[in-house]
Amino acid sequence: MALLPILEFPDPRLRKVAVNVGQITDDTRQLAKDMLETMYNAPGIGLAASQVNVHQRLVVIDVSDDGDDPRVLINPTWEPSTEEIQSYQEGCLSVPEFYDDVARYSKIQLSALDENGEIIFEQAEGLFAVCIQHELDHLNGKLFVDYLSRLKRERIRKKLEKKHRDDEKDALYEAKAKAQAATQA
Ligand code: GNR
Ligand code: NI
Repeated sequence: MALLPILEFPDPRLRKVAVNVGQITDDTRQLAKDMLETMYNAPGIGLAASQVNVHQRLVVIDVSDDGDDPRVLINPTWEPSTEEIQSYQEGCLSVPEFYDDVARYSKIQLSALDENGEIIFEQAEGLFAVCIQHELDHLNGKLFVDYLSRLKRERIRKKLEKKHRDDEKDALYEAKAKAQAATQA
């Protein structure tokens, strides 16, 4: 088991379009397990492989209240089952600490494979439908901030770029302090 680092906006790698998974192998299943562990640890209700810098069409989702319903979706696709649109306040592990309303289809038909290659074909609604559409966007290099105004997106970008610079400084300081402590030991 392993926690995987999550890419953050505006990292250009989040813009890559993921390719289909060919054969589902033990490596695929291991990636799914590591992604679920990373998602639960965050914590989040979904994670796309793109977010951990693996540009394959694989997502994990658990929208259950108790976090005991892990779902693995391989090569997923969806189509709307209604014209009805619902707005939901979305967040994203790749856009930490920012939340805003996004309008999406309220009911969709999901097609995918699970980690054993079994076909999944089901109707999704509510939070599950929101999450599937959000995760499938990731596989196509799209983020929820792309639905916001340019002004909001730019504000978020600037704040996250500052956070990344500050994190970098902190990491450098830590490393220097550690090296100095080692020479004095
Ligand atoms: O954890 C997450 N919560 C969430 C809330 C509302 C709409 C979508 C999501 S998905 C997000 C995890 C994530 O970034 N998945 O890509
Ligand atoms: Ni996301």
